[in-house]
Amino acid sequence: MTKLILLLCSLALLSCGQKGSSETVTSTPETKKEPTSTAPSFNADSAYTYIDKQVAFGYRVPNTPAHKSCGDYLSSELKRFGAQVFEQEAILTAYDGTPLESRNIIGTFNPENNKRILLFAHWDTRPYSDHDPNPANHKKPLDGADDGGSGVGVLLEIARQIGMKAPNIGVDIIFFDAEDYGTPEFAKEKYGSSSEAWCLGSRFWGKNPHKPNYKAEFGILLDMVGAKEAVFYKEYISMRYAARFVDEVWRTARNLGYGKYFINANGGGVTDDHEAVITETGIPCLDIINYDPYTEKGFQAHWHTQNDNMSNIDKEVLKAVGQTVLEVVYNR
Ligand code: AHN
Ligand code: ZN
Repeated sequence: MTKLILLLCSLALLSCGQKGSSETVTSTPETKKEPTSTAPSFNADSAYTYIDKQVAFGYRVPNTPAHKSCGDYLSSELKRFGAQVFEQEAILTAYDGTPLESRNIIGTFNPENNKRILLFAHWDTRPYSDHDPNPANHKKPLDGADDGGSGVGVLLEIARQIGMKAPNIGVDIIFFDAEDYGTPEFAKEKYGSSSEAWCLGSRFWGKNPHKPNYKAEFGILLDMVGAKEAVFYKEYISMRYAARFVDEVWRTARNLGYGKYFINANGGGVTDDHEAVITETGIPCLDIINYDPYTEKGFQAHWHTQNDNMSNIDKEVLKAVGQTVLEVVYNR
């Protein structure tokens, strides 16, 4: 009965930045039989450098030269690691009608293998620091070291590892654009606060995948995976559509000793890039996102502030996420 009430609460709270109820998962004793790992070692220094490099381009806000140059860089890195690269360009419309020159960047490894896994993150950065404690900063763009940079940095390092030693399955890495151009707090009165203003790149790709009828066994989204003291709860939409894979990823992290980051408990629901991929393609996807339903804001203090810079990035967290994902990819 309690369970049912908790579930209903979660359903009612399913939206961005809102807290869902949490329930500690105590059932299902894990069968600890670790397979001999063939996964390469994730290099956190390398991932850190990829984040630093993105930040050095400047704010990756659509319609800016920094955005264009960083997109070129991401595409050329994927090619350098041996991926077949598709660039999907589209003009997407922001909450206020601004046309956004957007580019989803897709790197395919081992294209002829039908058994595939999809790894993704958003690469654009938010044009507003609308959660900054100082209102004078609300209309300023942010570095996006964690929000944007970290997921891409981890995936570039994973791509580099795949380039050196191929796993048994095919892997597609997608960097989605225009995720973080959602209606800012200061404009909500004028434009409303529809969740549809977020995740424009993934919504577009979901309706127009780079390959017709694209399929993967499952997908993993990395969003804000670089900050010190990050916590990854089992996100609600992920549990609803991909519980089996959530449990596998969290169990893998725990077995590697990263249980302090990958919390074995249900968190709230977050509107994010995995949603459109799930609903449009039917591929079960999960979101590894730093969101703590027990804090007031949910996201960490630097979220959507001027403080989302390199000073928050922790190599140990990058390692925890990167090694876990590599392990999942190479153990199948
Ligand atoms: C919203 O803020 C609507 N969703 C959280 C997804 C997000 C924003 N990820 C990074 N920035
Ligand atoms: Zn954001």
